[in-house]
Amino acid sequence: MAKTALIVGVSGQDGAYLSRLLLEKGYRVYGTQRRSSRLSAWRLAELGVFDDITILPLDLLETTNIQRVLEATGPDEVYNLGAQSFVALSFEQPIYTGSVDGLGALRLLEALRATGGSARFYQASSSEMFGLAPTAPQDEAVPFHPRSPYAIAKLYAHWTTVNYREAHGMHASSGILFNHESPLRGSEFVTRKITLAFARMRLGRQECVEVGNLDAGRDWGFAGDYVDGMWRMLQQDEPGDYVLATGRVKSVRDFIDEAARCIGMRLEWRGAGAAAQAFDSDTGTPRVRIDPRLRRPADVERLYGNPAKARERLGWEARMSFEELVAMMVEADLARLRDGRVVE
Ligand code: GDR
Repeated sequence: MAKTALIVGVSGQDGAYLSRLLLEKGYRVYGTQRRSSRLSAWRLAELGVFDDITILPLDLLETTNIQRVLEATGPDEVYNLGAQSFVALSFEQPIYTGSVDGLGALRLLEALRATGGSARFYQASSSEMFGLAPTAPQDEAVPFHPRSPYAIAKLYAHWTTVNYREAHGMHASSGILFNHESPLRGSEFVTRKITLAFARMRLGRQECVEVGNLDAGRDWGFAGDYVDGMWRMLQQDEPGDYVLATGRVKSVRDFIDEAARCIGMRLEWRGAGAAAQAFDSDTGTPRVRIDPRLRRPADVERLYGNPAKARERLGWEARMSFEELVAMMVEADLARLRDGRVVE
């Protein structure tokens, strides 16, 4: 019989890719999103899965609502992708972020336990939990040092997942995912902000883009590869914690250079620190500036992961290269702009 999956937070980037993967595998897919937010279906529509999944309202702040959704859907697998996922915003809304991202996972796990606890559970943990990590690359044994209310909330959810596995014997796994991007990324995140800006520049609709910390280094992979890792975790006999990453690190500046290259623009960098600027080397037009307001009260300077455990036990690896990823995102934004589709 077909398995049933419940994806909490289905309207985000990962929810869309995971829906497509599970549908391809023959799952019946239920997805949830907050009732208060407008149904944001463009990602599901772009992947052509909107009509094939059932969307239900669910708020991670509301325990009784969670219980009713679990009873109504009877899932074999639950993927908790529901979160306030923008790190910068968590400094402005720390309590809300803690309640949704941290306690939300506890509410879900507790509701699952009440149903008998037989469904398998995936928690979307984050490389942000490593924060000011003492060693690099980071694997499952590296101690955590979160640097934002977001990361602290995710750490609470991570340990809650571990605890429900150890204390209640639940099949609860935590995927410690490094940054994973795609054309479906929201434009508040730096990668999509950059690809959208350079696509607009290519069409003469934008002159310059402002960013915060140019030197931040991240391990950027393709989200489509990462949802396969989530699914693999839940197919194991034993639950566990797994780092998913590419193992390579690039800076925000590297990402900008690559996006510029994709539209045939060469950048010339001048100045350093807050005064750094990039100019179009053909025309001299300023293309990138620093806006200090985009810097975070505490940032994570550099993270990259060691996915050896996932490779050995799950047979998983990040397949898409950095250059392919940036090109895919720039091309998708160019196509949307040319067709007049606004997707942010
Ligand atoms: P991150 O992603 O915080 O790593 O979390 P984001 O793309 O927001 O930032 C990455 C790095 O770029 C620096 N940066 C900027 N960031 C944004 N958003 N806008 C800018 O203009 C800018 N300039 C520089 C940031 O300071 C940071 O260092 C993402 C989210 O998806 C999380 O939910 C997830 O858990 C982690 O990835 C893994």
